Amino acid sequence: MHLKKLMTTAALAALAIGAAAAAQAADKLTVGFVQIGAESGWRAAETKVSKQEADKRGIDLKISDAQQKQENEIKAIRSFIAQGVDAIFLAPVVATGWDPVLKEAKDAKIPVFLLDRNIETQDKSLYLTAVTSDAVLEGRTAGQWLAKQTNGKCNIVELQGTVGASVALDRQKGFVEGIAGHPDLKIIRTQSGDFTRAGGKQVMESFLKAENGGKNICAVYAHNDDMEIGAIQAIKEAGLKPGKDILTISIDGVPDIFKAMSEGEANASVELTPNMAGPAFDALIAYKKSGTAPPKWVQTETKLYLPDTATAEYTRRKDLY
Ligand code: GZL
Repeated sequence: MHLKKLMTTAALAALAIGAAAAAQAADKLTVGFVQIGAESGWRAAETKVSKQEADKRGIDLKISDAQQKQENEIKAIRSFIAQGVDAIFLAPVVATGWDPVLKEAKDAKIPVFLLDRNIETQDKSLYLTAVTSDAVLEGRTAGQWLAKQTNGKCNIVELQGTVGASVALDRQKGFVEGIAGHPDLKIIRTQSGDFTRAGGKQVMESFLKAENGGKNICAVYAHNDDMEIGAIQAIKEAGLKPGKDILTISIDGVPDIFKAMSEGEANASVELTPNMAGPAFDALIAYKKSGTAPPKWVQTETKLYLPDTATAEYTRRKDLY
């Protein structure tokens, strides 16, 4: 009898532990992050920081890499829906074409959080919130800096981000606003470098060839630092001095642009935080706990950096990327 009693007690204890573990697991949120890829240093940092932020909060984060293709992102969303994740984070590579698949997530009662880029939709209920910067402000800040730096006279070439990406459209719009009112500030050439270093270098090489070896170009505005870093390489290979013969202004604030600034090869960068996941996780936790819906837009900061703080900023950031 004694042994039987002992066995029953042990079995009951095991059951209780199992149930507690199951309950614990049930509390552990699982998030599917549909990431664009690793096209830039900033994007790689966003992925790295999202893992750190998930670990801090005990969240199980699953990340898919779409290699910058929308069809792969759509496939990943469907896969996360099938896995029954608690939430989907989506960095939408382009702004259009999301309604059908986000409707499937909505029907499955899985909240969607947009990270670092936006979508164009008539139905805002298809996502809970967007954690992004104000990309128009980023472009405007860049344009206003250049207008001041050149006393309103400069032939500018522009390296656009991915065609159709909300941030590319907005950074172009903002920059035009920033240089408005200065008839001698002219964008003489503009083309997409797809947010990559290689793309920026290739397009800048064609601009240099087309513009008298670069003698007609006063500045290059790039929608991200990685394309600017590629352009800096092309300018040097053309025998010109980036940061002096051709001014540079770009966006992200990655360590290598601060390195270029400290070496006199770049002039300014508008910072974009890679920590978009942290605020999204906090909004998700609050939503799950108390049903509190976050605001439709959680805006991250925008700040212009110049060479005077470049060395310190490079030191501060190099381990984060
Ligand atoms: C901006 C983000 C952009 C970065 C690029 O929010 O979507 O995508 O500026 C990245 O570096 O490719």
